[in-house]
Parts: sequence; C-alpha cells; structure tokens
Amino acid sequence: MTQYQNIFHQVQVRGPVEFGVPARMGLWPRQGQPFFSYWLGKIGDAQVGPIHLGTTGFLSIVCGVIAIEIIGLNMLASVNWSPIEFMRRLFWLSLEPPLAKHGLTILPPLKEGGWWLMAGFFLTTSILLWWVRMYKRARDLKMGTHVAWAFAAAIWLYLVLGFIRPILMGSWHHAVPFGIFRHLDWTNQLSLDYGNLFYNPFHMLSIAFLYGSALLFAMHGATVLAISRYGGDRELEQITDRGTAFERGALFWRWTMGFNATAESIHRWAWWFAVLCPLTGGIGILLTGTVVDNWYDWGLKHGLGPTTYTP
Ligand code: 07D
Ligand code: 07D
Repeated sequence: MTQYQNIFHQVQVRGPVEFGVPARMGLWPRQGQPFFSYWLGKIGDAQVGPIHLGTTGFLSIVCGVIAIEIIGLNMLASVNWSPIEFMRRLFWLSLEPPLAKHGLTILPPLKEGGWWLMAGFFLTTSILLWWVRMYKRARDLKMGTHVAWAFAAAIWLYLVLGFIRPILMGSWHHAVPFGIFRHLDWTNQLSLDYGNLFYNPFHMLSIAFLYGSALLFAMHGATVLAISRYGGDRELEQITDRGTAFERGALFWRWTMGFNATAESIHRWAWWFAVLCPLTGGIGILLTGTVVDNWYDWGLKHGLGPTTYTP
C-alpha cells in the first residue's frame, strides 16, 4: 500500500553528511566525525554531529564536571566511601549548604558548607558559560537569541533560589541542598516555614504558566501533526497563503474556540508562557522570607481567605 510520506514518517532520507550553513566558528572548528543512527532517526534527525563545543562550551563542561565531582565525592564520603552504599542510597544523599552560623562568609569550614559553596560556584559558572555559548552560537548562525533568553529565565529562578535570596536573607544556609530527595524536602520545608506557598500569588502565576505551557505545547504539537498530511510541517511558509494546511489548523481552532492563534503568534504564546513560569516563580521566591513571612496570613489579609456571609 502506498503511503503519503512526510518528515513525520518513518522513511529516512540518507544523503551525504550535512554540514549546514557556513558560520563564524571562533577559535575552535566543529568537532567529531558525523555518523547516522537509525534509531535516533526515529525520533529526530538521524545524523549525529559534528558538534561545535567552542571555548565557552569546553570551559562549561570542565566546571560542570568539577561541580559534580565535588558533590559526588562528598556524597561518597558521607557513606564511608562505600560504592555499594553510594549506589543504594544515591537518591537520598546530599551536600548541604553552610550552617546558619556562618552567614554569608565565603570561606566556611569545608565540612560545614565550604564544599557546598565551592560546588555552587562551579555549577553556576558552568551554567552561565553554557548560556554564553547558546547566545554566541545563535548570533554566529545569524539567528534570533530567543532560546538563550528563555534559558536565562530558568537561570533567574536558579539564581534566586541559591544565590540572590540567600544573600538577602543574610546566610547561605537558606540555599538549596544538592541532592535528589533532599531538594524536594527543602522545597516542602520552604512552603511550611513561610505559611503555605499556595497563598503566594506568584506561585499561582508560575503554576498557571507551567500548566499553560503544557497545554499550549500539546495543542500546537497536536495541530501540526494533524495537518502534516497537507504539508503543515512547513509552518511558517504557510502563514499568508490561503487554502494551506495551516489555514485548516487555524480554522479548526476558530470553529472549536471562536479564536485562533496564527502560525507565528502560537510560537510567541508558547515562548512567553514557558518564560513567565520561572520568571514569576523567581519573583515569588524572592519575596518569601524577605518581604512576606507568612503567605497564609498575607493571603487572609489580602482577601484570599474564605469570605463570611453577612446578610
Ligand atoms: C526533562 C530536561 C532534562 C533535565 C533533567 C534533570 C540533574 C541533577 C543531581 C548532581 C525537566 C537533570 C538532573 C542535573 C543531578 C545531583 C545532585 C527538565 C528536563 C533530567 N531541580 N524538582 C527534579 C533540578 C528545584 C522539584 C528532577 C535542578 C527547586 C520537584 C531532577 C534544579 C525546586 C521535583 C531535578 C532544580 C524543585 C523536582 C527532574 C536547579 C522548585 C520532582 C527534573 C539547578 C523549582 C522531580 C526527584 C526535570 C523529581 C524534580 C533537577 C531545582 C522542585 C533531579 C537541576 C529547588 C517538586 N528536579 N527543583 O525533569 O523527580 O525537569 O525529583 O535549580 O518531582 Mg528539581
Ligand atoms: C528548577 C530553574 C532552574 C534550572 C536551571 C537548569 C542543569 C543541567 C543537566 C540535562 C523549574 C539547570 C540545568 C543543572 C542539567 C543535564 C545533563 C525550573 C528550574 C537553570 N507547586 N514550589 C514551583 C507546583 C507546592 C515550592 C514552580 C504545583 C507546595 C517552592 C512551579 C504544585 C510546596 C518552589 C510549581 C505545587 C511547593 C515552588 C517551579 C501542586 C511544596 C519554587 C517552576 C499541584 C510542598 C518554585 C514560586 C519551574 C517557584 C516552585 C508548581 C505545590 C513549594 C510552577 C503544580 C505547596 C519552594 N512550583 N509547591 O519552572 O518558582 O521550575 O515558586 O501542588 O522555588 Mg510549587
């Protein structure tokens, strides 16, 4: 049986290795011998590599490895250097931030938070360098820098949690521990300590954007898949043309909701929802313990409590 083939189908086109448009490379050329993977071709592009690591990418990985090394060795030390216990209890192990008594000192004793500060320094440097790499790669490819700015929104929340808020609170002690379940305990504890984060309107906004992102992603992904048989995967070329797959997709939403985004605006909707999730979240965390001590009391005071009926 003949089947209509498009980029979402399983037929894999194998041309010669594609090196892409010429772009400014900086000091380093692209590295690695490209190869094809049938299985990766099932979920994306079958060609793997070459990769452009560059100076910032390389330094970012070095700093990331140092951070993970410090965290991992501290975890291993905490189970008496037993590799078996390390593997068994990995999800529950942790490297804790400095003790409260050390305030904002940058040289607390290693076992009382010094290792945490060092790991935090290298992890943060690694993340920031990765951001620079993203920005520079986009500029060198003469693209917009939307991806880098979206990543910056996540970095904002990360910096609020582990750097800016602890400084405002006067102690590194308030930062997040490095550990899988320990960082969940910390998250729960923050909500309990400051009177239930559900009453923080910025937590509400962040949740709305989180759920909204998932909804928009599902709606857009589903729409493009549904019209791909008419060439809808060529999204942007179809913005202005009548009778195209995209017009069908837009009509579908106009008929079901009364309103439709355009092929361009749906991507802006998605970008803003995703970016506003950590952006509003970061504001909410920044206010917690600094401006507002108890979100439940704050909520009651500002009309978030149940209203009593008085006839
Ligand atoms: C799918 C992209 C890939 C990324 C992955 C994460 C590490 C950590 C650990 C060296 C969607 C890689 C993991 C590099 C290695 C060590 C010690 C992204 C995708 C697969 N959390 N969190 C997780 C981080 C915070 C919360 C999982 C990071 C806050 C809750 C993973 C940060 C608060 C739950 C993880 C961070 C918070 C999680 C899966 C930084 C409030 C879960 C993440 C740098 C925002 C979930 C056991 C994922 C889970 C989970 C990583 C910060 C809350 C370990 C790197 C402090 C409630 N978090 N998190 O898929 O299963 O993200 O936990 O800020 O339920 Mg978290
Ligand atoms: C973590 C940004 C940093 C990540 C970066 C990436 C690496 C490398 C490597 C793959 C995610 C670093 C990358 C290190 C990876 C490889 C190789 C973004 C991060 C830079 N909450 N809550 C949120 C809900 C409750 C609490 C946000 C829901 C309880 C705290 C989100 C519920 C309590 C904080 C959200 C719920 C509580 C949050 C996070 C429901 C605990 C935050 C948004 C249904 C019992 C954070 C304002 C995000 C925040 C946050 C959702 C409940 C505590 C919307 C759905 C009441 C302390 N919560 N929460 O983008 O911003 O995270 O709050 O109950 O700090 Mg919450």
